[in-house]
Amino acid sequence: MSQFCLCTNVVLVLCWISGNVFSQHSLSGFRKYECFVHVICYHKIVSLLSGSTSRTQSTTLRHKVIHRLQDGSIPFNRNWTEYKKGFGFLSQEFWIGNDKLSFITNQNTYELRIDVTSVGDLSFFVTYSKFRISDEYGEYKLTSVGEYSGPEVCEERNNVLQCYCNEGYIGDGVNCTIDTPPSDCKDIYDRVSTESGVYTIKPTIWQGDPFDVYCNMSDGGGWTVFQRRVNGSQDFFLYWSDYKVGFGTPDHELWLGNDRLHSLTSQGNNQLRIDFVNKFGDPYYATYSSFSISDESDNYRLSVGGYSGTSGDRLIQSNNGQAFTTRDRDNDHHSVVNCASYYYWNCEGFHYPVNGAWWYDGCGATFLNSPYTSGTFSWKDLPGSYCFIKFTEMKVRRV
Ligand SMILES: [Ca+2]
Repeated sequence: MSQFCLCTNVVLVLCWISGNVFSQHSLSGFRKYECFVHVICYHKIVSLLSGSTSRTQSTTLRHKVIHRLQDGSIPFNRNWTEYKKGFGFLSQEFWIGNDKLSFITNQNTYELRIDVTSVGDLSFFVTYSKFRISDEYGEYKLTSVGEYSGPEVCEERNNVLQCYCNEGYIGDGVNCTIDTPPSDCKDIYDRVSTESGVYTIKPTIWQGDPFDVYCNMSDGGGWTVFQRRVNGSQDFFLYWSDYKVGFGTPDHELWLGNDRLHSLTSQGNNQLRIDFVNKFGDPYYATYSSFSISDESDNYRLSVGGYSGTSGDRLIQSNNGQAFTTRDRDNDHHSVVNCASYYYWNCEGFHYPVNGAWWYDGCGATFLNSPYTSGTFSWKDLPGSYCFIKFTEMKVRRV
């Protein structure tokens, strides 16, 4: 563990004490310890954390990234003014800026968290309980760091002195890696939190980075939301590649992405729940006892069964077993048109564009990705009025 103790100390030195001269030279010097693929520095408001908040949850909800260095794409060998103002791109490598950092850290008591992934893909983080820097007149001096906490603790337990992995880590006390991220919202519900909100997950077969989802913890909890329509602010008339990777934001309008949805539904048996609010503001729902979609090589084909609920079923009747169709990829069975880019009659008899990707057979009667205000955003059997739906939320739960 000594190697990593050394590494984390070096990271801290580089980040803060020598932050203003953080250069390629010091980076290459650091690489010899084989601890550096990316470093992320965080801060969070300690006063918002409850005693029972786990590391995983707090990472998801409480931290703000203030610095990231992962691939050397942004030069860090910069002058005082650039470090004062900040530089880089928030989605890539960046330094948030010393003025902002000074302002933020002098508002309250903050914790600093540093995440490190080694070249061997070993991940860990360390925290310092009271992180504060002064303003420019004080030359952004690191005035406080507080107590150190890392992946391991070496102490005497049951008369044996040895190192143990801290909470949130697994390992033998010498090599401690971050415990496996939750695989879905069911996993979050079972071992992290029973509160609805945005969490980071990594389905077991998912090869990419962990990603954020909204977990709806109502109706028994554990629902991973993959579609939501609220007010039409998100354009859903998008292409195969958009539906493949997903778009929108987890806590507002979104399509989570077909690759992610496939990975989620490949972890076991799943239920599907769809909540609706019709044009009069009345809530309805549909649940399905089985739900999955295949991978891209099979065009994300839908398998769904076992309806119950108040909205009426159209998914089994109209879409079960069908491939996914987008405006630029016609996999439906209508011989003339592409159902995802087509005109249809809404409940008021007007001819409106459907324009929504879905698991169409012959265009059918479910259009939950259609334009929000067109009236073709509809579910054929929905009580009251089947079109001009105000709200939908589609979510999956492993059972
Ligand atoms: Ca067609």
